[in-house]
Order: sequence, then C-alpha cells, then structure tokens
Amino acid sequence: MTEKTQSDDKRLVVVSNRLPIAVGEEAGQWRIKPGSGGLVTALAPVIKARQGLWIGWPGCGEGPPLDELFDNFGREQGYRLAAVPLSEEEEERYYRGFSNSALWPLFHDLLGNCRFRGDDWQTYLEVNRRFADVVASRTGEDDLVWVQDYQLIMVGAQLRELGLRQKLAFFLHIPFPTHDLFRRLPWNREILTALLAYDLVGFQTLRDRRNFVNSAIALIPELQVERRQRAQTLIRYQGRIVRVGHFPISIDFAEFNDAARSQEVADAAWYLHENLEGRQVMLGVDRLDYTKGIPERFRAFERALEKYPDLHRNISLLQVVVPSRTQVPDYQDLKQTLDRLSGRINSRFGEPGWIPIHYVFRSLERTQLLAHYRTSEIALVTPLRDGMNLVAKEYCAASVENNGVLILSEFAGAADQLGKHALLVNPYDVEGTADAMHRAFTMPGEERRRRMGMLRTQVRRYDVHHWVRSFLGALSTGTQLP
Ligand code: ADQ
Repeated sequence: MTEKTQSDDKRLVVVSNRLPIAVGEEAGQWRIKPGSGGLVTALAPVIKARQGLWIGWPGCGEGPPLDELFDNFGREQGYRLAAVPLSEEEEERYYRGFSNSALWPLFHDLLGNCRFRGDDWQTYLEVNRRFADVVASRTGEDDLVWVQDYQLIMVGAQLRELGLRQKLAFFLHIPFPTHDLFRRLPWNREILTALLAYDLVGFQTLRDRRNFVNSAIALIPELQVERRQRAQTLIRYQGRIVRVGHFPISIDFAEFNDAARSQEVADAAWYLHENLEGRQVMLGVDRLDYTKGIPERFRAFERALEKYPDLHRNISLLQVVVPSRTQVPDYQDLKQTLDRLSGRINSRFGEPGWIPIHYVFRSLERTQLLAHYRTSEIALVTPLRDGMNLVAKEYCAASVENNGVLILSEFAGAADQLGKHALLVNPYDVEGTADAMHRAFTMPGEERRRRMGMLRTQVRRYDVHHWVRSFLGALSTGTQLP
C-alpha cells in the first residue's frame, strides 16, 4: 500500500473454516505444523505484522492439547490461533452437507449435484453462530475481521446481531452464480442479507461481483445501488454502505519461481521426464472434485488420440488427483469414473512402452509438485467452473524454462487474467479441447516462449501480495459518501 490508512493499523483477525495448520502425532508427541496453502502464505506476513489472530476449525478431535500447542505456535509464528471445535454430526451437516452439497455445487452451476436439506441449513446456521461467538469473545472494536469463503457467510450478520460494530470483510473464493441459478436456493434471501452485513464483500472476478449485485437487486427490494465504479459497487442497505469489489486471488510468484529453479527441483524434473522417455508431458493437477472437469478432460484426450495419430507414443497425460471430500458420495462416484475411464483409454490405445494416461491418486510433496510443473510441456487446467484456479498460476510461475503451454478453461476465474495468452477451451466441448491439445503439442518453440513470457509477467505482477494489499486497501479508502 502506498499510504498508511486507518485499516492498516488495526489488528487483523482472519476467520476461515480450517485453521492454517496440521495437527498430528510424531513419536508419541503432539505437534502442530503451519499450513502451506496460498492463503496462509499471503496472509501470514500481514497477520504477523499486526500481531493478529486466526480463528477456525483445527481439523482434529479432542485428543491434542490445543491450548499448549497454540501457545507454542504463537511464539514461533508471531500470530495467535483460536479453535472452533466441530462434532462429527456438525462436520456432516455443516461441512459435507450445506457447505459442500448445497452451496458448493450451486455456486459452481451444477444444480444437479445440489442437495437442499433443512437440517443441514440449521446446522450451518448453528456452526456459523459458534464461529461468531468465538470472534465476538476474542475481538475488540479496533480489530478488522476478515471472514473467508462460503462455509462462513452468516458470521458477519450474526456478529452484527451480537452488537459488533467493527469493520467486517468477507471474501468468496468460489464463483457467485447467476441470479437464475442463485434463486433456486431455498435460503437465498438469508444468504444475500448476510453478505450485506459486511463492510466489504470481495469476489474473484467482475462476473461474480455482477452476479451478486444482480441477485441482490432482484431479491432485496429495500436496497439501493448508490454508485457503480470500476473498482467497486456501493450498496446502501439498512442505513449502511456495503462495498462490493472483485479481487482475483493469486500465488506467491517469487516463491514458486525461486523454488522451481532450485537444483533439487531440476533433478526431480529431469528424473520424471527420463521415465517418460522423451515424450511431451501434458499435466493435470487437481483436487478430486467434479467441478474440475477431469472426466471431460480424459474424454477429450481420448478423442485427440482418435483424431491425431501423431500423438501416439509422443505424448502422455500425467494426471495427479489429490484425494478430497472422499466421504461425500458424489466424490466417490467421481473416483470410480476416473478409474474406469483411464483404464478404458489405456487399454484402447496403450502399446508396450507407452501408457497414454498416467493417473496418480495422491497428494504430491512440494518438490515433486514443482518438478511436475517445471518439466511438463503442456498443462491442462480445464474446470467446468472455478473461482480462480491457482494451479494455472503455479504452472506459469514454475515454468522457468519459459516454454510451457497452458490450456485453460474459459470458465475458470483465471481466464480473465490469463485467457489472452493461454489456449482457451470450453471443457464441455470435447472436440475443441482435443484440437487444443494437438495445437499445444505442435506449437513452435517461439510461440510457446512468447505466450509463456506474457503469462509469467501477468502472474508476477498480480501476485498474492498484490491481492492482500488491494483487498485491505479497498476497506480503508473513502468510507464516507456524500
Ligand atoms: P481449490 O478448489 O482447492 O481452491 P485451486 O485454486 O486449484 O483449487 O488450488 C488447489 C491447490 O491445491 C493448489 O495450490 C495446488 O498446488 C494444490 N494441489 C492441487 N493438487 C495437488 C497435488 N496433487 N499435490 C499437492 N498439491 C496439490 C478454491 C477455489 C479456487 C480458488 C482457490 C483460492 O475452488 O477456485 O482459486 O480456492 O481462492
């Protein structure tokens, strides 16, 4: 930030479903490790500089001595943690139920996967209220509270009910659907009015922001759109001003770029490619999720192999899938579909010495992940819908050879920033995606370098630190309206 503003001095309190830690037992001792996701990397320095607090579910049962572990963590990391425990039943109804079987599919335009249940909604309200109680008991008037994502939308409104008047901000990491879809949610007004309890509501893209504003106008006649600016829409609701903006999240470019250049990663990358005998590697890295379009990608690869014989023996699709939400039935079905499809394609096209699809179902360590990014000639990021998609940005930052081709879904938030220099595809269009795979495979070196150079510049310039600064900056600027 260029100038010091009021919000810069406030203590920052981040509230998210999961705390940015992993609690585990090593040699009979409970240990706590800091998480390594993009959000922690971005927020840790800011929260540390403001002696802040992070509130969330620790992701473990009642076994570990959390108070003691949190004290140690606070001393080592420079910010504090506070836990909101969840029972098994709450995990089922609030997390797997309302959050991941109602809001998640609906917000990703997948109405067919939605399960709207009154019980789940009640538990969602109760758990959000528990988060709000912890926030209220641990914060004061001078704090800035920043709530993260769809699991905790109601927290702001519940804090207002508890009488909190301090600044409250919210960021939605997933898309916001069109009004036509959003109105199917039985609790649509409750969700919208809860979002309007914050001072600032941030979305990933301009489209998400517009979708939200359109739904709010349609469903809440009492509100007034006060001003529409490029950076923000100002809404007047119940005598308050709510700022609505879009802030595309990103990654720590420098960190990825530097790590990808290390000798350790270079060696791992070399080894990986050696095992694939000089073929081009087309990489997919995704959490197991039906929004990521993995079966559609496999079908497009199958079509590409039917259509373009020059791909045979000269390319392999390396698909890494991280197990996720494996207790939700839709995710179990997806796993089976992937097993079946990859088996079918490999048995149909494979030859001795060439496996078309290498399919790995596990998380990768960081060095391995970076090696995969660095060594792959092509990355396939083809979600059916995605808030942003950090894999696309990580691939660019780690493509230090500057010759990778990014095939990117037009329905990923990342397409707004990267679409011009990636090969954009509609993941529902099997034929078009197959053609893009072949185009990437045959793309001349010069064009690859030009495109990847532009992509890297974009990701470098708008990194995650820029994201934090612009979000917090939006909270600080000109709160007064004429
Ligand atoms: P996600 O849906 O989890 O995030 P994404 O943005 O792609 O999706 O982030 C996934 C993260 O997991 C990446 O940082 C990636 O490195 C890591 N990862 C994926 N596969 C891995 C593997 N096999 N091994 C190790 N690590 C792996 C949600 C939204 C997104 C939004 C982010 C951030 O759904 O749209 O971009 O939040 O706002």
